[in-house]
Amino acid sequence: MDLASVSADLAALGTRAQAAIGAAADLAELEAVEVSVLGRKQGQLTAVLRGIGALAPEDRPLVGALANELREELEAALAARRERLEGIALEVRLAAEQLDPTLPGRPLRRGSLHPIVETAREIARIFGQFGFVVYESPEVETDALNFQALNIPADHPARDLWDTFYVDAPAVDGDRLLLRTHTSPGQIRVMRQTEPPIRALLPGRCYRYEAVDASHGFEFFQVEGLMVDEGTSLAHLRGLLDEFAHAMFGAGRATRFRPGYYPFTEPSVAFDVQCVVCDGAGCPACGRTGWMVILGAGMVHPIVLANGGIDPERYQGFAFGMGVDRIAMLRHGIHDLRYFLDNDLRFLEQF
Ligand code: 2NL
Repeated sequence: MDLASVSADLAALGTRAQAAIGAAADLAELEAVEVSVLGRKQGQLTAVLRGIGALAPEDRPLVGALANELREELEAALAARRERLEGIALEVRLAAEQLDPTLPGRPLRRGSLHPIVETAREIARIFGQFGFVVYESPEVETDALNFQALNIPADHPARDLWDTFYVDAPAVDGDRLLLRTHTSPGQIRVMRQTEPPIRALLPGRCYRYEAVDASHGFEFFQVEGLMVDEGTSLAHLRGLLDEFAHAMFGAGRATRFRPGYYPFTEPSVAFDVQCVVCDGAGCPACGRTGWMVILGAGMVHPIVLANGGIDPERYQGFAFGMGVDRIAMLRHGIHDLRYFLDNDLRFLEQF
């Protein structure tokens, strides 16, 4: 073994290795070339360097330097080839995964408003034309606002009109928390926070402890209106409700006022429209009377105005309340209120 033959071996190895690197057709082949030339145990360069011990001591550093140079050259060649092969692989993949941007997309399933929400919005739109502004207020209320402010004292028999869900939380100053039985406590909040003239509309979910059947639920959606101003009268209420009934159920539809009772209005009325099913002829839907109650209303009781911080000597007000569930049933010919809360898409998709 002499310097010349080891140098020649290194040069020949370099030529072979460069040729093999250039010929590697993919990354796996390139990896195999790398292992066979530069591999620590079986690599050909390692094999050549093993012969170094047989050389004259003064020749050894020279051969070592040559070997390192060759290693660096080959590493650079490997890296360049690897980059080229990776580029080719990417091109091949992109060509195979071609995307056609002209294909129509998959259609999205379109949602729709719940019939109660849609009806509540229609009601708000109609009253909005008369200057009524929508307010919202909490579903968990105090006994004071839900009942006492509305002229319904504790232990008064009128309480029996509202079977109430009480909230299992400690009372504050003897004031129990409950689920509102109507949106009226929100009207008290509006009266306390604003000044007349007031035209407020309060939509929202209310709760009553009821046995559930086709026409009763333990929750319902109410829209309540309140108007407070100087000289407000029952005639204004009647005119407004007529306009509402005609916009909602048709221009020709007859309406009527009947006496009613609520502790928070005096006088109180029930407002009927000619049956929307039989046009007044009498049918099972209207109990063969030809009329359907759509809402309750009345002149705000002076005590309730005063509880709202309003001077009943100067101002008068009217209020009305309706069950949106019921109006939506009439509009769409739905005969069981339970459909509204079942979340059955076969029902909901029809709106
Ligand atoms: C119904 C009837 C009604 C009211 C609600 C009201 C509110 C205040 C003062 C006076 Cl702050 N009245 N609201 C009046 C009469 C009837 O609702 O059957 N609702 C489902």
